[in-house]
Amino acid sequence: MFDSIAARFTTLFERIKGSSHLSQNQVDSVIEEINDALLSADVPQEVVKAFLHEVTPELKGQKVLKSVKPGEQIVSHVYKKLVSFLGGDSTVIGIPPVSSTIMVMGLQGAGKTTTIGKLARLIIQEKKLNPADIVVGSVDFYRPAAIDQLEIVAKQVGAQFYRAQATDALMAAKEIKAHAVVHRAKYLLLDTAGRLHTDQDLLKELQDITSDIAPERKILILDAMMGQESLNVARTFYTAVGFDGAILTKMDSHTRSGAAFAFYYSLKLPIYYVGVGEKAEDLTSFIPARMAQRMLGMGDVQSLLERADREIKENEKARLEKSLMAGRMTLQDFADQIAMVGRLGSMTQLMQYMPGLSGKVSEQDLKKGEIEIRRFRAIIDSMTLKEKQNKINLDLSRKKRIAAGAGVKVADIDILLDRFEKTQQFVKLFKKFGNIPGFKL
Ligand SMILES: Nc1nc2c(ncn2[C@@H]2O[C@H](COP(=O)(O)OP(=O)(O)OP(=O)(O)O)[C@@H](O)[C@H]2O)c(=O)[nH]1
Ligand SMILES: [Mg+2]
Repeated sequence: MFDSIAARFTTLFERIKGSSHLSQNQVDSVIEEINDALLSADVPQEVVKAFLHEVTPELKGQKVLKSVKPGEQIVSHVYKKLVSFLGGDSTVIGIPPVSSTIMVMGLQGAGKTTTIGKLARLIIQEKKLNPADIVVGSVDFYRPAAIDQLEIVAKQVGAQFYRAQATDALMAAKEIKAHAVVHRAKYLLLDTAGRLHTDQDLLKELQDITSDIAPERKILILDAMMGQESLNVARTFYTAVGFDGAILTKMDSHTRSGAAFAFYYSLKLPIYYVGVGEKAEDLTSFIPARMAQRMLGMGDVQSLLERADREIKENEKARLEKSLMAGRMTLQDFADQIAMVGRLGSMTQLMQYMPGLSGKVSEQDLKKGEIEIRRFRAIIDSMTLKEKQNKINLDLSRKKRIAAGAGVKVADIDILLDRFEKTQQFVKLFKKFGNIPGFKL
C-alpha cells in the first residue's frame, strides 16, 4: 500500500544507515528527501511542514553516540515522529461496550455500507455474539437501492437487518432504534446517506439524528484514496455533526498515507480500523507503529500473523500439524495448505507485509504465482477422494480426466505432482529433524 513512499525511504536509509559520520549537508538532504517523500504520499503540506518543524532539530542536534550509527539514529527519530503523527501508541478501543449504537457517516462511496458489514462481522467474532444480536438498519433514502445493499451486506455476515417503515431519515432512525431496544439487540449499527460533497441538507439530517437517538459511537468513514482532501471533509463533519473517531477505507488500493496523517493531525481523534478490501473480513486495526514501519519499508509481520490466527481455523491447523508430524501428507493436505494461504489474502496483499519485499517482487511474478495456485486448486478439486488421499496412482487416463475437469493441460498436473513430491520430501525431513528453525505452519 505504501510502495512509493516505502521504496523512497528504503533507498534513503540504505544509503545512510551504515555511515559512521553524516555531514550537515547530508542531514539537509535527508530532510529534503523526507519532505518530498511525504508530499508524494499526499500528506497535506501543512502536516509535512509541522512534521519537519518537529523532526529537524532532532536530526540536526543529534549527539554522536558511540554505539549507534548516525544513519540509524536518523531512522529511529523519523520512525518515532511518524508514529506520533499517526496517533502515538495509546490503545484504541475499537468496539464500544455492549448495548451501544454505532452510527457511521461520510461522503458518498466512502464505504459506509461495506464497513457496517465488516464491523458487524468483527463484533460477532470479537465479542462472541450470536449474529442475530446485532441489528443493522439504514436511513439512506438519498440513493435508490442503498437500503437493499445494506440488507445484502447484513445477510452475508448473518446480522439482523431491519427495514424501517418510515421514509424520512429522522423518523426511520427513531424506528430502527426502537426496534433494536425492543429486541434487546446487543449492538445497533446505523447506516446513513452520503453525498458527493458535504452539503448542508446532509449535515442537518445527521445533526437531527444524532441529537435524537444519541449514538454511543459516531464514526466518520473516510476514503483513504482521497488523500489530503480528507482534511477538509473530516473538519466539516466534525464541526457540523461531531464524531468519536474514523475508519479509513480502501487502504488496499494504491492509497497513499495522506489521509491518515491529515485525520490525526487535524482532529487528534483515533482511527479505529482500516478497510483493506471489499470483503467482510477486510478490516484490520489501525496501529500507528505498524503503519510507520510499513512506510519505512520495514514490513508488517505482526498484522500478517494476526490475520493468520483469525483466518486459519484451529482444527484445520492442528490436523495439518499432525500429518506433518507423522511425516505423511496427502494431496488433500496440500490443497488445504494452499487454501489456507488463499484465505490470508492475495499474494499481492501478502507481499505488503513482508519486510523489505514490498515493491521488490514484480506484479507479474505475483500474478503468475496466483494463477499457479488457482490452477493447483482446480486440479485437486477435480480429483476423486481416493486420488486426493494418494490411494491411487495417477496414470495417464486419470490425468487426462482430471485435466479436462480442471480445464488445464496434463503437463500442469505433472508440475503439481512434482511440487507435491518436493513438499513431501520436506515433510519427511521435518519428521526426521523435528522442528526446523524458522519453519512454522
Ligand atoms: N478496495 C476497497 N474497496 C472498498 C473498501 N470499502 C469499500 N469499498 C468499495 O467502495 C465502494 C463503495 O462502498 P459503499 O459501502 O457502497 O459506500 P457508501 O459510503 O455506503 O456509499 P453511499 O451509500 O453511496 O453513500 C464499493 O464498491 C465497495 O466495495 C475497502 O476497504 N477497499
Ligand atoms: Mg451506503
